[in-house]
Amino acid sequence: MPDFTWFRPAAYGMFIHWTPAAAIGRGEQVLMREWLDQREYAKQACAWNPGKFDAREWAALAKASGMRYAVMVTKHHDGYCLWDSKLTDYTSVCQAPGRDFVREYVEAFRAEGIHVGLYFSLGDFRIPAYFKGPRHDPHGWERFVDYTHAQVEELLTHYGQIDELWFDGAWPRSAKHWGSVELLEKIRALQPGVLVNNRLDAQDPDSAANEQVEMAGESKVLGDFGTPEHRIASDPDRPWESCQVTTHRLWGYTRGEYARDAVTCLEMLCECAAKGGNLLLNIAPDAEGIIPASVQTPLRRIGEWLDVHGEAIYGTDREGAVCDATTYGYQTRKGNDLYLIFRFWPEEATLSVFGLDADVESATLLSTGEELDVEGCEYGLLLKGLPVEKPNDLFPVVRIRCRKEPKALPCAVNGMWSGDPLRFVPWAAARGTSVWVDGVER
Ligand code: FHN
Repeated sequence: MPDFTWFRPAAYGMFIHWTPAAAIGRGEQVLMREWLDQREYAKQACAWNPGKFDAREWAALAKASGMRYAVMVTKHHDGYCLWDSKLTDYTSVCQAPGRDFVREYVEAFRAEGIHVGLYFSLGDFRIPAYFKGPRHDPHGWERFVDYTHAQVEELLTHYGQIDELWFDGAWPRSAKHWGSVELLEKIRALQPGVLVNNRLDAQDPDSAANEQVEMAGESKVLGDFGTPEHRIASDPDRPWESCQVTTHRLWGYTRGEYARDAVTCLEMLCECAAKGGNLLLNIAPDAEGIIPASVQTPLRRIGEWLDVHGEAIYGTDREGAVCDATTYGYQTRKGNDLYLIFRFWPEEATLSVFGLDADVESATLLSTGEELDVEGCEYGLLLKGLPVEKPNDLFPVVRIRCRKEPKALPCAVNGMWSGDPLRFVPWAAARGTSVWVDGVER
């Protein structure tokens, strides 16, 4: 059975896109994106020899950043293998590095207690049969699929327990073409606990023709977890992880690109947790194997925040928002605990939490441990004793510990612009009914 016990408690993972394309510095897809000469690219890839790569440094950064799992590219669409595959010589062992980067990665990250995942591209830009497909090159396609399945088997056989298997690049072929059901059976037999994502199929199961579809699809039926990309979207049918970049759009090293700041990355993490999902945040080491300082700095800053506020993120268990209150940020939930995550600080000693119906045991400002006074009020709760000055770097968090599950008052069950408008009448009528300031009819 797929082992989800670690998944939500981990909440936050490091996605690592590192391929020979880093030496070109225009992203991981440059071979196809610019139709580079395949022979020239292969020559450059075979010569790529990252002298400063140390997986232990990457693992230490992940640890310091509060990332509790990681997924590293083993083979991207360019076909270059970062492990000791016996099925091709286009590998980091056979070529210039003479190293098994996947082995160094899994060993270093496990040593830090971090769960390890592997990214594997089904598609291979070098192979004409991949583009011809089964209709135009049945024999070539069959050989290519056999090669692909056998490589997955290598990765699940020689590198110990793998916690997550991240397929990509199914486009333009369907699960039928890839033999995805058979592949999944092999995977389950080799590593029953591994979590497999939903990208073994570029086929929209709802489409009539079992033919290629426009986009590299996210299968609605295959895989253990959803993978919304560059977006955050709950998946009602299964666990999910949003994959996002720390730059702008490309996943591999892009020379001169800007890095997103800590607030932007933390907002993504909080939104995922508020919606009950994970964030897989990508880093792109350069050609030498160094993670740019511009990316490390915000990640470490978030790691320091998680050291104090992680309970509001790790293991949150559902859609967090109890009520459509202006909480200045995000609401996350864990059992009967409600966390109010403040994106910006109101600089008030008293704060109304509108619409909350909660039997409160305690309210605590996590960054200081200070207990706050809590009073009921007509339309929710009042939190008193807040520091006027913002108490900590990034987002302050208040934990409201309740004796039973917090709910929304009837007036707040619906958001502002929905539900029965009559529910607003008592509140509006308190001023009166006329257009004059005193509310008295003339
Ligand atoms: O084409 C790839 C891309 O390079 C990157 O690996 C992302 C990561 O989710 N997946 C594909 C685009 O959806």
